[in-house]
Amino acid sequence: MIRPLTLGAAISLFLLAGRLVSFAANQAPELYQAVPTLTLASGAAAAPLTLSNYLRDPDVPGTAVRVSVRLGSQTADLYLGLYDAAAPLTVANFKNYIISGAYASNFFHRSVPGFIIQNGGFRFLSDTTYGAVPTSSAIQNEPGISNLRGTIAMAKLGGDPNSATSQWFINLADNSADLDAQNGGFTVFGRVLGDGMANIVDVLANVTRYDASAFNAAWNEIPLNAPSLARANFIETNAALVSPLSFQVTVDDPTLVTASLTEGVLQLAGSASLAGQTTVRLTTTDLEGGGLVSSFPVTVLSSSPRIAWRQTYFATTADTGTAADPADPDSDGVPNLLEYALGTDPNSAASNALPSVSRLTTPSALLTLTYKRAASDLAYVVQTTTNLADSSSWTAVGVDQGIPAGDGTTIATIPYTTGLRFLRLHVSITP
Ligand SMILES: [Ca+2]
Ligand SMILES: [Ca+2]
Repeated sequence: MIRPLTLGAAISLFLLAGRLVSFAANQAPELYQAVPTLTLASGAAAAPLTLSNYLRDPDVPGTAVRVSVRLGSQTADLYLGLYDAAAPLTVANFKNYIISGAYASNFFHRSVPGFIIQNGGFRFLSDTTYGAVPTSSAIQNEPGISNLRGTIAMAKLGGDPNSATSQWFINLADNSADLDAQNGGFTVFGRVLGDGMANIVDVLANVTRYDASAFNAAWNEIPLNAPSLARANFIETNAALVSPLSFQVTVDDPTLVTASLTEGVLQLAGSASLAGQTTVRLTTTDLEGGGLVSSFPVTVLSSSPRIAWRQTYFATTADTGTAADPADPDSDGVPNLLEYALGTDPNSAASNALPSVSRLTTPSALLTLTYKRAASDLAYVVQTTTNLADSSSWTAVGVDQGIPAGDGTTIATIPYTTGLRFLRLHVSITP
């Protein structure tokens, strides 16, 4: 089906006088919002972090596209940043052609040096057959951004502003005077990123053009690497949606925190047996090799039984609100720390088993305080005083603290004499 092109001479090149407008050189990725301070329970995973919520490429506020270009045996990746906010319908339309596969094995079929180079109209179906890119409905025109050098815009039918379908072009020069108003204005919906114009597009625009209109009416200015319509001679392209940023992660202490990355989502998990703080380091790279290294601390909490208890009853490891040690969510007068010490349910007053006092008949000079040592990481001391008004008068002098039974039940014995005497069980957090 493909025939050699028999026309002898290439069309002579003509350059439009045009002011060259270049965009700023590549800008490196930036951290635009601080990563939250992360505190992990021992053995627990942090909520996944979507890194695009914190890092961005200032050059690519919207969708990023990679156009892989083949010219002869050379290949190169051209990157485009789309203007999703300014031209939403056009960007959605362009993305749909990529997602459907319609922009696979396309080629530049029209080249006008100093003006534009055009694509999106035709594709190879095999090495020897080609066809028109299957088009969806024409889209509403969205003009507004100027057709400057390096921008990309949609091609249209003459005299119909709302006729763009699949064909798009790259502005090789400042075409604003010609294209911003003509036919309702040509919709700019993105631009070539970084050095792509100088390094790739300008090279393509210098490829010799031929008049192959005898073969296809639209190919009267087609750039070919050699004067024959063999597939190898076309400037072939494949477009794909890409993430504007890629990431790598390392952790200073990987025994404390493990990190994994899946499509821009960072997952961190704390060690089940260690506690402490370490630093997570992220290397962010943009499409053109610009990089940023950022770091943030991650704390892994102790795996103490008390913290595990708090997690069990309150689904948090934080010592705040109803989970705080002094809090009393079941309003039974027993604060959480003592509930933990006694092995009772802090959310249910009915289950509490408070210490009990009795006076021994033999020997009659002793009281007992019976309670349960339910926690292995608390210190328990039974104390007495005869003067409740003096908080410094509590003492354990003379008290036999007792030995816990297998279930933690403990009987302390306290000397008893006539007169008032107060008892208390004092529990404290051991270091
Ligand atoms: Ca960049
Ligand atoms: Ca309570």
